[in-house]
Amino acid sequence: MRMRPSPPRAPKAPEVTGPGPTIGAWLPPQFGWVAPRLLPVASASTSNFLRWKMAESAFAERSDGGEEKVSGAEVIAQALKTQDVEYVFGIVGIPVTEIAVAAQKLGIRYVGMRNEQAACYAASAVGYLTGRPGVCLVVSGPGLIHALGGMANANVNCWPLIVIGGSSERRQETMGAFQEFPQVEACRLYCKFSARPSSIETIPSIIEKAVRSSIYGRPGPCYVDIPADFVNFQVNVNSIKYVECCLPPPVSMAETSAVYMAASVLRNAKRPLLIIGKGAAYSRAEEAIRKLVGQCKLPFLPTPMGKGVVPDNHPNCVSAARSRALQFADVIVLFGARLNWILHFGLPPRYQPDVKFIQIDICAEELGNNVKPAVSLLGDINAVTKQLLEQFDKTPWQYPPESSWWQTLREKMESNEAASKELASQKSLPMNYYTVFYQVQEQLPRDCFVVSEGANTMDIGRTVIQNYLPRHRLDAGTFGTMGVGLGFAIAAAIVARDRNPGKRVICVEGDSAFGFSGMEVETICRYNLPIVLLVVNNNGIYQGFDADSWKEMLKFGDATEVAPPVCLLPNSHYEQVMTAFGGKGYFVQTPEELQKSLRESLADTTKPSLINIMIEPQATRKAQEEQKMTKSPYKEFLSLQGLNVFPEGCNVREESLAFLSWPLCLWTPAIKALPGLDQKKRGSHRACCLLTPPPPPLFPPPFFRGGRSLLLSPDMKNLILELETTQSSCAQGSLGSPGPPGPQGPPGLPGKIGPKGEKGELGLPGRKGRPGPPGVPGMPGPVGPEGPRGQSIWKCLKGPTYAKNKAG
Ligand SMILES: Cc1ncc(C[n+]2csc(CCOP(=O)(O)OP(=O)(O)O)c2C)c(N)n1
Ligand SMILES: [Mg+2]
Repeated sequence: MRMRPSPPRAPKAPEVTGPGPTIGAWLPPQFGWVAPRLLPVASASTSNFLRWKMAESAFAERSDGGEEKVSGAEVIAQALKTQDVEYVFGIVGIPVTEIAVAAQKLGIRYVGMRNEQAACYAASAVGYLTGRPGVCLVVSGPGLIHALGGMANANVNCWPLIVIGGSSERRQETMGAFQEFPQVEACRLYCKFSARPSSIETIPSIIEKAVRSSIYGRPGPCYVDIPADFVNFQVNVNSIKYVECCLPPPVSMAETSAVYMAASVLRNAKRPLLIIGKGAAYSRAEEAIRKLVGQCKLPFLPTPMGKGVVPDNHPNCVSAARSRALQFADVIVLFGARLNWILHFGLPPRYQPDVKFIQIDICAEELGNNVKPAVSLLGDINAVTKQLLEQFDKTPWQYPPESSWWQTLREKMESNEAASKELASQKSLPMNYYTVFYQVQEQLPRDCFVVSEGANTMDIGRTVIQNYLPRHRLDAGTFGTMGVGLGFAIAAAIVARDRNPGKRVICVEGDSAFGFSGMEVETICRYNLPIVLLVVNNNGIYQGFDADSWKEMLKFGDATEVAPPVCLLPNSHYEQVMTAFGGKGYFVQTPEELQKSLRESLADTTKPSLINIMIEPQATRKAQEEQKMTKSPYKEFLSLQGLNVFPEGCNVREESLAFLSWPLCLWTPAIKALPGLDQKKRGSHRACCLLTPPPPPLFPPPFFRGGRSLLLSPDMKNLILELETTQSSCAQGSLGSPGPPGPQGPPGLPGKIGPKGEKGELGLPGRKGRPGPPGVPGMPGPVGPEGPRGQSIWKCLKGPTYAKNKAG
């Protein structure tokens, strides 16, 4: 590392240009660099001047008549500029305002956000998109703590990021200073490097080290702590030695023998599969991987943010047969994709037990995580892919396109795509997810950035909305963080404005996900970023209630007691958040309204818009093959509650008594919101337990405690009582078994045979045999007649039907 006495691209001594004629007399001299057109002339006032006065102090002692001085804030800004940092996101306050001002003055873009978390998400997205870290600038204590979420997310995503945190003055440390917090220590857990410069003079080298560490090896966040007393302190300009911009990361390549071995394992594969992760996107391996896929005719599967490295519409993309591809592949090449939860750890039952992994990764510590690879290729994904290509150039090889592997993948893709299209074509209102996403997909420009977060919204959206370009999808990522969407969208829009003007950013948000950083809509409007925000609104987390059910439920108690934790307020008008700040807002309920509003939003490149899309609150994703293979956390929860969990389709005869404790908590209006319940099977405890398990919610026990005694309607109580006396049960409407000997008593009426339960559904247990005729005193009567046939349970839950059955 070379040091030099003066900045390589040092700013000229600040030109104190003074207020220009259009700016007005209020502007302090240090803002003279700001282009007059950017300043709000109309709002110029004396109070504006006072507000900016604080910033002025940083530049006040420009010269003391001796050597030229520079403030700590200016040194930080110049050090960042020297390291080619282009964007700073943050929230100012004591002691960092001056740093933001100094950065702007050097031409670094400063984006003021509404929460440090979102600012940190935005800065990290800049790192992923540009390969050069963005900076998140935060105040001490709580500001820094908010940013920890962004640092952790960047750390798990392996994205470069620099966080600069102001901290308390050094002389007040341990004295209970304003917002005092052990920041360097706190950040260490989320960072590759966390440090405080020992003096203003060491700031440039610490910033260079932070930037370099963030991009070298596996990328990640780095933290630089700036004590308040550094910010305005003036030092002689010549005492500062700026460190030259760090070089781009050195490119590492895999061992030649390992590359040879990898190529030979791949050549011998019967059912090969390439998995393309966001590591491949980050390393800009798109050209090489596209070539490999095309040349060797290999099936590939992108991870969520690996989408677009090879376009989703490439004929070799097998996303639509993801589970099958993973489950039956015998050789899998991982291009910057980790065997973590997203890829089901590389383990059975989602994979063959003897599947061979060829793992390409920049990080040695990643190799062998969870599964021992057949071949490890340590190095830059792009460089290593080129090494592999060389092997196939030397000895050309193609995987046969007419193989049975291709055939099975294609068949599965076709059937899955048909199932999605079928759901998308449903005309019923409210719309389902698939209808929404197919409409959106039809209109999206091919080169747009797609940002997405939510649970169903993100998961289903990802399968329908296509990516054609690398690094054009940003989502909740490996950490599954909700709240990233708006920050990511802002970052993408700002980067796009500078590098690809006209490129659009579409941000597809679940209604819950949107709430995490919703106030960033103001940021979007303030910088007039023409982002199109889609809020897919199902009134809840995973699922919600419609307005009527919500109202009905509140009759049973206070919302804190009775509302399932997944619920959000029905029919919220999120679009009004956008109109409140001057953007365009749409509330849409039909496919036609969605088409029209999206067309208008995309046509308008001057304004942001938010389309609030109402969907069926109970809508879910289509049944997933893999759900049957993995453990359901829902089932686990039931077990934890001490309740029996029955496998799909089983006959619950023996366990029926234990089973009957369950309806006490299930037959509540609130339970309608349980995910996984088919619309028409709401309220059926069997449906809850026995149908395909829903996605991951874990309902906290208090919800059920509240439910046991409070929420049962009289009708339901009767039904439960009746079930509690049941001794036999039948599945799928089969006949109930004969009842036990009837007790001595008056003659009973023969029971009627009930209607047959609906196909595929479990029926109610067969009713107990009726009491037999009176016997000889002291002796039991003869066996009563056979119990009636079980009914479709959900039908019974409807009041009148139930009453009728009872009467019968
Ligand atoms: C920071 C954070 N908090 C909480 C969660 C738990 N969580 C997972 S998805 C989700 C929201 C899902 O609801 P929504 O965004 O409305 O999407 P939907 O499934 O309803 O379409 C939440 C809160 C999380 N992943 N991250
Ligand atoms: Mg939702």
